[in-house]
Amino acid sequence: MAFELPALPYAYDALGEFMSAETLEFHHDKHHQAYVTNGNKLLDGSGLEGKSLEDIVRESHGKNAGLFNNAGQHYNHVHFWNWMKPNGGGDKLPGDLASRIDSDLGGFAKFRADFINAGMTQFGSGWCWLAVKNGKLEVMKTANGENPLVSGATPILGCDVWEHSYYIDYRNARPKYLEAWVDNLVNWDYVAELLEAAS
Ligand code: MN3
Repeated sequence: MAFELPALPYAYDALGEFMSAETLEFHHDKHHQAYVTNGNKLLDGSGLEGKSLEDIVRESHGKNAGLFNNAGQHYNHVHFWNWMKPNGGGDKLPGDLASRIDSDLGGFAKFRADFINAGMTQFGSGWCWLAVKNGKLEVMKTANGENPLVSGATPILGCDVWEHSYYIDYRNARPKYLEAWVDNLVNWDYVAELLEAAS
């Protein structure tokens, strides 16, 4: 199926000081649109045209770098917009998600620190993740357009640490961006929904 740019699920200025309208306009309208446009050009004739987005990501990995980079980033950003919401973040998590973070990751405070650390220590462009692998939650990080799908895991939360995601609002302060993101933006209901689907 051809890739399509989804509309943002909130207004451009809905995330306030934590992610500005200017960042969202560039990030969604220019960067994500470019992954869609270039991905569609590379999908055409690849032999993967009829596949789901997830399968295109998995099956192009290691075989068709151009398609993989754009399809991976399309998948990552489709979810990224939904991983945020106005007045999100914090430590009030839906019940099952909270108990799984307690049992698999040593509690919310440890998860928060490990997730932020994964984003801070991703050298260069990439993502930090909360994913389900073999039935257990794991914190991961990946470079560029990669995501946990390529290591047999299902991502349920991911933060974009490419500079285009934070440089307008936070300049070079990636740790401040990650802290603000977890504490004020995460849509935990969407994370819980993906956890349930992955279980
Ligand atoms: Mn991005």
